Amino acid sequence: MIAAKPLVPADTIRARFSAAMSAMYRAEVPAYGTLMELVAEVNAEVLAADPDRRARLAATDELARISDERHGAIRLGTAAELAMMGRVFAVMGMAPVGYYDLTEANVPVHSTAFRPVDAASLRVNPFRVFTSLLRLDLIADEALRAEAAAVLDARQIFTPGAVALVEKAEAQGGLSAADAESFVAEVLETFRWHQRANVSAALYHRLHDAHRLVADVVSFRGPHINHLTPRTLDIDAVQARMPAHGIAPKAVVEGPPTRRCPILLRQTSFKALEEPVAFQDGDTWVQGHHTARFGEIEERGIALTPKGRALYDQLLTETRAKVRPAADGSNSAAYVAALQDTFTAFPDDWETIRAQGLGYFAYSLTETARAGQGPLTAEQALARGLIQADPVVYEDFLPVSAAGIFQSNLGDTVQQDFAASPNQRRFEAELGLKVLDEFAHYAGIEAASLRACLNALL
Ligand code: OOG
Ligand code: NI
Repeated sequence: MIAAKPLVPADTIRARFSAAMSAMYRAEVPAYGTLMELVAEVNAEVLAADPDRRARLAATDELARISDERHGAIRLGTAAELAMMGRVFAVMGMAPVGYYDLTEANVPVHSTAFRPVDAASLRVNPFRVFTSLLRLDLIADEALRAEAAAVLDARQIFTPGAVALVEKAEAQGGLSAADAESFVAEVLETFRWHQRANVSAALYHRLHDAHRLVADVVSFRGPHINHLTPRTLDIDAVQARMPAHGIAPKAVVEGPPTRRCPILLRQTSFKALEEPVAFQDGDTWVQGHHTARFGEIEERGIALTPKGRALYDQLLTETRAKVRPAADGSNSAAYVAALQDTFTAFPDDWETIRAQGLGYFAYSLTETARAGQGPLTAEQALARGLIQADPVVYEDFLPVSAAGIFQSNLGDTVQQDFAASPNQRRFEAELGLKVLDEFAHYAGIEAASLRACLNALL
């Protein structure tokens, strides 16, 4: 009997895939490599200036990978593509978390984030992919909609090898080392950039006029990765230094303002590059261009409870009612000032955030904790110094911020209006899976950590 080959952990396949994707993207988009260097430089400075922070990151095994990619994004055309993509990501230990309706921001897609879910997997490699599905149903021009659908239905974005390896992984419960290596190479093909479009210049322009995003999704053979995003420890510093490195940043950082206690997620990007593309007209290729690919950075803070999130959403809405950030950056300073001012209503110390139930915390025993205390409540154990609370990092995305990232990379002048039409049920039917509820997930982390502590103190 031949012994079964050992299977490679899904987390390892994801780590290899994320490294391969990074290398490919750096080679394809040199400005992205420049951004990576800038992020590494700023992160090194922050760590040198703050030994405590360095020690905390080292203790949680985060130091070595601090500047690594945290996420990328793709835009898919059909339900079948989304369902297959879900199976591909599952092989890499990534599950769909959250539902984001972007129609509210006039972008005709709905989305989820495929990501590792448990803490151990996130530590191995945190790579995730913001994955959008085009809502062709929102395109008013029926004839154009039918043409786009026909183009999408005719393309096959996965190589036969990738499909076969997904089936094998599902049947065996994983992949051998050799298969894992082929899987990474085969799947990478789906994310590659194509200089030759799948459509004529005329169709491209009609799609583009309907919405730039429609042209981006429909016109190519595959859903090219449109950005990768390393994590920075000081997003304001990177944003400020981009121009000196020859990179043009978007007008404002999305998300909450600079704070002592970071909440949720702050993001900014450099604007997408105009790239040469060839369109097929009969037997000839005509040169044109397309703007899609960019680089982004992110800084993550504490995951908020529904109460904290409601306060965040309310303060963001108030800010944007006062100053709506213009794409050309002309009122950036006024926007930042309004944001900072409005958010003074959000407590900025961990103890108040915890006591008011605005954020999720993970509890752990302090060094002086001993068993034999009898049943205690969390507040009693905290007051006696037996347990401590650390913020749980927000691992997901924000729809208003995502819309801002989309907009700044789709051309700032276009403003099409779509009626808001969230449809999570339909998205889940298209994907063939339910998406995980992010709040329930964070609440579970907090509750499990607290339960373990209180039990240990009994
Ligand atoms: C995705 C934009 C959303 C983020 O970080 O919020 C995103 C896209 O442009 O396809 O990546
Ligand atoms: Ni992004």
